[in-house]
Amino acid sequence: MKDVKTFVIVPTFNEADNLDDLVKRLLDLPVNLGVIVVDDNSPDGTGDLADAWAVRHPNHVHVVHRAGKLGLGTAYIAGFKKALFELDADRIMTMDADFSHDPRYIPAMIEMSQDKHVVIGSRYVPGGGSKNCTWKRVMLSRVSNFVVHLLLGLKAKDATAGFRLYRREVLESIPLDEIFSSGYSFLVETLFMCQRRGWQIGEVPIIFEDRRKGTTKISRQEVYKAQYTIFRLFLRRLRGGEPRRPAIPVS
Ligand SMILES: Nc1nc2c(ncn2[C@@H]2O[C@H](COP(=O)(O)OP(=O)(O)O)[C@@H](O)[C@H]2O)c(=O)[nH]1
Ligand SMILES: [Mg+2]
Repeated sequence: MKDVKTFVIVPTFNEADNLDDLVKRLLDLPVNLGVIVVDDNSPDGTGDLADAWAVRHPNHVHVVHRAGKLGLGTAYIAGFKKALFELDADRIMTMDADFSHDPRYIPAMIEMSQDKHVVIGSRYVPGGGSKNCTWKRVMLSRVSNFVVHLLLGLKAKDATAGFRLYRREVLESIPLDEIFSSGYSFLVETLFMCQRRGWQIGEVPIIFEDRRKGTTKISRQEVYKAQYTIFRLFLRRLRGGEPRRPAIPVS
């Protein structure tokens, strides 16, 4: 069997209603990819469902269990480390477990990674959009994007999306242990680091659909933490504390 080189990291906390369908859809895609579920000891048993997949598909499904809900950002980091250092991945993707990020876009994202170092599944490029989202959620996303474009100079149209692909060299260039956001603002922090290091960032249009099953884990506290992250990164930008390199050609 050909080695799996692309891994999709799926962080989960109470996603038992979604996980089986999602893993099935991912493994059925016409591309050879592996799945890394990072579960934070979900009370609803998501971790056990993931283990059952890993037993049936040991080459394609891996599970990282953590002791408790430690945040989305650190879950991604745990997945990155597994993909980079244990599984020797050369494409590392991230997505939600709740079908907001439809697996059908993955082949196009992988295709674009021939020419880009980072690929975002994006709501805000032509052809992209949101469906069934509450106005609160749409506002949160729009305002966050506006603020990070303005204060951090991020150029990607959808800078807060969790549906992404990173080439291996991108994650190797980022000091994963120095990332300070543990929650959702991790997404902004990593993108900031990618852009500053000169990695080329592309966007594939996606229709983002709000979750049908389970509940969102975004809390008011996450929103405050995100504001703090943006403020810290803004200061770092002003001080020039982050390396700023010219665009790197894609090899
Ligand atoms: N492992 C882990 N997963 C998390 C945590 N917080 C959120 N998630 C997962 O991250 C993804 C995004 O969370 P979600 O609630 O869908 O956020 P939203 O789509 O922005 O409302 C989902 O798959 C969640 O189950 C966490 O603290 N730990
Ligand atoms: Mg979601």
